Amino acid sequence: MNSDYIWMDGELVPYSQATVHVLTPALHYGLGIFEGIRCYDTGSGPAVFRLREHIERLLNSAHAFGIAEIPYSGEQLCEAVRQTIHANQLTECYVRPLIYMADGPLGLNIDASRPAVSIAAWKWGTYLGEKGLTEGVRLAISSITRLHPNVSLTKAKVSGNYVNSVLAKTLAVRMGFDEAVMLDPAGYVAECTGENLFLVRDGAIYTPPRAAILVGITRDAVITLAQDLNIPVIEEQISRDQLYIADEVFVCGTAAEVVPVREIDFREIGEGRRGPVTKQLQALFFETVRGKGKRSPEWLDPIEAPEFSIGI
Ligand code: PPE
Repeated sequence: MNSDYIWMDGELVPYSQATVHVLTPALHYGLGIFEGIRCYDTGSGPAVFRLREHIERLLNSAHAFGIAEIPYSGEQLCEAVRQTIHANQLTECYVRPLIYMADGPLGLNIDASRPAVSIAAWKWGTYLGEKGLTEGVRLAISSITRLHPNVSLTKAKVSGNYVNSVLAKTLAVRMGFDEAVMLDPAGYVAECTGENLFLVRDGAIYTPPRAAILVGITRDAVITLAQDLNIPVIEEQISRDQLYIADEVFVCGTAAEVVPVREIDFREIGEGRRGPVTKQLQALFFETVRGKGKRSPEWLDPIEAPEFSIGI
């Protein structure tokens, strides 16, 4: 996660000085909202994947969370992301904007504290392991239920929501799996702890409806790419056994990208390896994010190539 600079409230601060006080309200109550964005090397310079959609979701998360006023516009935040990548001379990286409640008294009313904004960027390799991308990962269905829509906000990337994900992820990894599938409060498949989930059955792809999930930007990209390939996409409730008997299952997210699933709860999925539909969508996804797809111009936001200086 190392980098040279972190953008904090309008200034690029050296990494070691990008700190907050221990009494920051966000730290005590999870009062933050964040985004995860990737920037890819396209061969003709770095480009940020769906930057505007990510910043729009960040502002929507803030609005849903009830933060009265964000001191920056969407365009200013987009520019700040570009600046942060540029200042760190990064070509491929992960970008983490965070709006967190700072500088106020401790207490449970967000109106009492000030929203501060930070943006960090660093090189982040494969999230679910290099081998997972080709061979597939192993999932366990979690005993931890995904947040009920009246318990927290399912559409907003609220920092505190991630305790729910952390409980499920840690349990799954301690049990020897790569990731957890979380069921919604009604018992249907919702999503993974940091990815959305799809299954393939008889040539069509299925994914859970939006109500109880974080509506992923990668999920939207995968749906669009599948439709471009004339693969039918159906959003409907999915039960755990529909996963077990699917031809293929895959997960997707900004950090994870598109990852095949080879096993769930000790049951092989399909042939127990990356299936053909997953392989095709994964290839199209990577082509697109690296500037070689039909959708690339629409989804990529080029940033000025960093000037590499040698020997500082
Ligand atoms: N569901 C959850 C719960 C989730 O956290 C993510 C992203 C997604 C779905 C996919 O959304 P999108 O990135 O827009 O396609 N998870 C982020 C955080 C990962 C982390 O460990 O931190 C991410 O991938 O950036």
